[in-house]
Amino acid sequence: MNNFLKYTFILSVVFQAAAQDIKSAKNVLFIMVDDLRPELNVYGQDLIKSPNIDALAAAGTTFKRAYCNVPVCGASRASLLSGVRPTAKRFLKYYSSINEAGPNAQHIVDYFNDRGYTTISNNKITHLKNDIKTWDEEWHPKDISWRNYQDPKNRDLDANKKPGPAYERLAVEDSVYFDAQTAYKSIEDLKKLKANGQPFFLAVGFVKPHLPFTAPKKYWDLYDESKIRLPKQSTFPETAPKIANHKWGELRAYKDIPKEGPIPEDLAKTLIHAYYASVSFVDAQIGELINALDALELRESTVVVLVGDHGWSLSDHGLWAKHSNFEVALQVPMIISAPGLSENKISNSVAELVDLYPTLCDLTSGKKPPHLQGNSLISSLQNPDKIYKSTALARWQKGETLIENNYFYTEWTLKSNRIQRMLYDHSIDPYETINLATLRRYDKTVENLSQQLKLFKKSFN
Ligand SMILES: [Ca+2]
Repeated sequence: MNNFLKYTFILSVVFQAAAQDIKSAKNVLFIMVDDLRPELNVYGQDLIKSPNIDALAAAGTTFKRAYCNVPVCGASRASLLSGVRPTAKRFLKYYSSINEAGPNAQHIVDYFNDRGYTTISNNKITHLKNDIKTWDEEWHPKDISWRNYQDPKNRDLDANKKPGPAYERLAVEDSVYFDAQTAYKSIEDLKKLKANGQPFFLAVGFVKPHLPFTAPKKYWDLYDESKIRLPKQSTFPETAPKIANHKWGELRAYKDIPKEGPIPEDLAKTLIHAYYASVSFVDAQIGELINALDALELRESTVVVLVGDHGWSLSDHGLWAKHSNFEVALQVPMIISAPGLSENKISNSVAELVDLYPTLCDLTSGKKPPHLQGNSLISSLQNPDKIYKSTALARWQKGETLIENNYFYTEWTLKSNRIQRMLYDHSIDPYETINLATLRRYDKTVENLSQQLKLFKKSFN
């Protein structure tokens, strides 16, 4: 081959590669579900009815040990979308802004914009509206308030800024609530995106099962309340430090909830029933969305991610809501279904929400920005049977939790530099009932974990 032919051959290979890149660029359908703990059939919860999320899991890999990095909406989402971990100085509040990540942390929306993607945010992706200015489109459903009650009595209270009830059970159509409107809007987007042909990052944020638990009656009717059980550990563990406790103000703010003391058992079961109904309601909306993706024949070119933003206590440890360092507040559902990768697999590797951004870089064949602090989960998606990671780090206010294999170790450094500690070994105590940090024979383990926590914190800033 003479030089000219060689040159044109190389050029044509380069052009072909570029053309192929554009053709094979994978879309991303990123589904976030607000306050969804892994209360799902695929996570072994036998009472819950989540057939559509289970079907998604059957088409991908489910991470059984996925954790948020901050158990509160805004901070968790800002960390995930920026790829930056929380510290004592950033991502502390429910209203934390992604800007706290600093100017050098290119967030995931700019990352996809720069690569020619169409980027759309529907409903709750960042906690603060308009926190990310560079979405091609940011859409929110509208009502008198985010609580979106439908009962006229509840709407009156809400309109007058008075507390309404924690749940609502009305025989209404799905379409009256935000999540059904969000699914509908997202399906219309999928149609347009398919016609437009550009790769897309479509982020769909469902707001149930966040409080108030407002789900149409037909989803309540899927459950027999007499079969609902309270968690195995439904009182605060005697050996846990007081600082691990909280007053679950988020739930107490509702008018049907006692302002102090525990929730009576009957009401607790109704609230769990309401949470389940909300999960089944959101599951049905997710089903509509995935069915549309299939009907439009976009599945083979689209990575689908489903995650929650943090866990939730349903009277576990005598607590409700998020805002704690117990596993139920930290664990999230995480399912990733990508063309050509494992189907119907469970990964027992530890995964963190901060890992999602680098994972999406790999899944869409993009270069990873240097600021990312998580690890791509691509190896787990290729070999779900292998453990690639055993450590996670989460923080809630002054409490820092290191998850290391079966150990869940939390320390709080108080003003006087006094340290409070909490340690559970999930291989012997999965419900976190005995604080092993109070036992002398665990002194060495505590010392090692404390050291490891310090080293982990030094690895990023
Ligand atoms: Ca949330």
